[in-house]
Amino acid sequence: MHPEDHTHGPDETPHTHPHPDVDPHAPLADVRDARRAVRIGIGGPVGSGKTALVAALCRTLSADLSVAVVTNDIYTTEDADFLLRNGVLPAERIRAVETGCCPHTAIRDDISANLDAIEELEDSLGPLDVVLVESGGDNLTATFSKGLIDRQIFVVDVAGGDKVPRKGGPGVTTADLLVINKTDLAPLVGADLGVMDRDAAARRGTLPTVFLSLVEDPTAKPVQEWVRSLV
Ligand SMILES: Nc1nc2c(ncn2[C@@H]2O[C@H](COP(=O)(O)OP(=O)(O)O)[C@@H](O)[C@H]2O)c(=O)[nH]1
Ligand SMILES: [Mg+2]
Repeated sequence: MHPEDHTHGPDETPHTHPHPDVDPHAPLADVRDARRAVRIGIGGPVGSGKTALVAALCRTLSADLSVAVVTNDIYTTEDADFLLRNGVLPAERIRAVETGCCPHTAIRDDISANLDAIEELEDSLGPLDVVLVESGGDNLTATFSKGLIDRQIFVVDVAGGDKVPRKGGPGVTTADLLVINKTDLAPLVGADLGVMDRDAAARRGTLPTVFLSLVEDPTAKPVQEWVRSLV
């Protein structure tokens, strides 16, 4: 039986459903089976660097961990194709979900295609340490169902302007890790990283925020360390 399956009531009828009522910041041990891979959702606007971050994490984590990836695109398998072309993981460790709809839906409302993809990976590869689920990019409001992932990373970039953390939205405000990517572009677009840091802290309280440039640090060191702390 799938770990999300339950039996309820006298007739013990099994059914499957996500758990939106789970405390999003509960200790990991409380929200997942210790034998199962840590599932990490990666969301954020189109072009902020989600796929580039997934590629960096695959390269560095797979040196000593068993890693697999599920990508979500609306009409294509572009992100999965990019990861395959760049050889960041063997092909059997990468699955693409074509959502065919608003990307929110497949990661928050009807998560079955993503759950199926993860289950297929686990069935064919055996026990995994980390599964990365990249959302189709949209705006600042995408969040993952806690029935799909254990922890969520939200990726924004400085090229969108230093106003982005101030604008808030559930991704910026509640993600377990906020990544502010493309710091190499800050001087070119006149983005003030100090302002972004201050506004992110004001929105997020004690939740962590890291600055990153995948051009200058292709190992995504601060994100990699955060992921390793969960495994
Ligand atoms: N200058 C710069 N470009 C980046 C950085 N990270 C990603 N990119 C580029 O930004 C573009 C969009 O990245 P991608 O990972 O496809 O974004 P996604 O839509 O969020 O998955 C690509 O051309 C990347 O090479 C970075 O740190 N600095
Ligand atoms: Mg992408």
